[in-house]
This record gives sequence, structure tokens and C-alpha cells, in this order.
Amino acid sequence: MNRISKIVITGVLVLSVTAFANDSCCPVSKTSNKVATKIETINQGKKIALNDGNYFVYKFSAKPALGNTVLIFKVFDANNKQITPYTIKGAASMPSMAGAHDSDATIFKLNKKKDYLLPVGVVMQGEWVIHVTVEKGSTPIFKGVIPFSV
Ligand SMILES: [Cu+2]
Repeated sequence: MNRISKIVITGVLVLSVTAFANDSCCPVSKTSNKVATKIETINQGKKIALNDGNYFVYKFSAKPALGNTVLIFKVFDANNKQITPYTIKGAASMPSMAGAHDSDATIFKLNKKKDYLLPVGVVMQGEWVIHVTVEKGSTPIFKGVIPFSV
């Protein structure tokens, strides 16, 4: 093998390795719009990864009790900057009382602090769930369920 072809081959290898490295460094590209295929049970205060490299955390405004409580979502990019690129929807229900007090999927409202807020009306004691969907454009990139008891 002469010197020139060695250089050319090395160059091609370096290029392909670089391309591969880029892929493996960022498996979730900013432009991916992958539809969520499962429903994850998510915990208050934990970082929950989205499939585009961003993440969110949630909490309740206060420990859920009879009456109104507010579910608060905060979304961050990979640099921990708070962002608001999504439509987030939530629907509360009691699994043991199918249909009895299910709320329709409601869009979280943004406040000035860039928090996503969803008021949740708790009308009786027992086990509740809130099904949440994070939509990017019209693609549901995340589906989760938040169980809580009152
Ligand atoms: Cu009930």
C-alpha cells in the first residue's frame, strides 16, 4: 500500500469514526419526534428524561387533599435551562371508579416563571391517578402516570 492510499484510508476512517461518535454522543437528537410507546409511572421530584434530550420534574403545590391542588411541571434542556417547548396535558381519575370523576385531558397553563400548571380537583378520598402527555408539535413524545392517594 503506498503512502497516499494510507493517508486517504486513514482520513476516511477518521471521518466515519467522527460521524459515529456524534451519533453515540447524542442518541436523542433535538429534532427527534419519537412517539412514546409506553406509559411510565413517574415520581415527584425525580428527573424524568424526554426522548429529545430534555427532561422535566414535577411536584404538587401541596400534599394532595380534598379540594383543589396544582400539579407543577418544570421542563429543562440539557444545560438545565428552564424551557417551554411543549404542550403538556393531564387527566385525573380514580381507577377504582371508572368514569365516575374522570377529567378530560386538559392543557397545562404556563406562568411567568415558565412553570406548567394544572389544577386538579380532588372530590373524594381514595386512590387517584393523573395521566400526563408531553407533546412536541402534535407528537406525544412522553406518556406518564402519577398515582397519589388522598
Ligand atoms: Cu371516587
